[in-house]
Amino acid sequence: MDLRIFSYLPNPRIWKATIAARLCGIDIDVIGAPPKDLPRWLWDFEAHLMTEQERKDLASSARKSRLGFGGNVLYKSDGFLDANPFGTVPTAFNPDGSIGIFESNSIMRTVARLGSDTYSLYGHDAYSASRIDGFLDASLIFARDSQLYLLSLSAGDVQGEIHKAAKQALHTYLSGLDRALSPDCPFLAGDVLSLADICAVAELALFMRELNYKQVLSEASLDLINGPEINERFPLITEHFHNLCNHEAFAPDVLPYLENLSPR
Ligand SMILES: N[C@@H](CCC(=O)N[C@@H](CS)C(=O)NCC(=O)O)C(=O)O
Repeated sequence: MDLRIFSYLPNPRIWKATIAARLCGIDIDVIGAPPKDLPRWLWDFEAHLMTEQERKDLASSARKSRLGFGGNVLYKSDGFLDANPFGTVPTAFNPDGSIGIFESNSIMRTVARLGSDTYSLYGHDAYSASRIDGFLDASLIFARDSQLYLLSLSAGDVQGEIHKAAKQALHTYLSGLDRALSPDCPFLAGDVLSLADICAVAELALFMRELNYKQVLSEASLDLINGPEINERFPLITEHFHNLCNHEAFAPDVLPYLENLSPR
């Protein structure tokens, strides 16, 4: 095992690492459970489902969640917070658990660095690597508005302001990605597949969860942000996304997830 990741599952943010790992020949140990079960887990390098007794004994590790767990109490060990001071999932660890890595983009970078001799995903010099970083930073800006929007949809309390911010964020992100592929660039950061492409596919697939909340949107008199007109407006990134979804390193994660999206 080269890297351990603890997360709720499935989580498109961890595909960034698992897709890179398939390409680079890196062995990742993924531990986790559906989001609703994680309040009964100990968040730790040795993360596991707690027994009732353990839960009582670990009362000092109980902490109120901040984002994505409905305010539930989560059991985060001190070691977990040492590893990830922000207390979020996904969190990754080096093989002996002495180093924690947080933020899904940085977890993905770890895989690329570990496997760089097998497959180069992170540029060939300081300039090309930094250009890839630019795409990852732009993705994180989009991801913040996307996250707040999806959480408000799943809580059934989406409001106009959040919807507007997410729409603007998606348009800004897609117009940059579309421009990067124009007129005929094969990949986002140049001639070869890189972390920029992997990250974009994961974040865009995550946003597609919006489809699960058509009913919530119509009750709030709000439109579907990622509707068919997006494909017409941003044709290059739309095609790139679909091609990559069917790529052998992406398909095992992405296709089952997309197939399970259903208009409710
Ligand atoms: N930008 C972060 C997002 C991670 C994040 O915000 N995770 C939330 C769940 S969606 C979390 O772990 N919340 C824990 C808490 O609320 O205490 C990444 O890409 O890894």
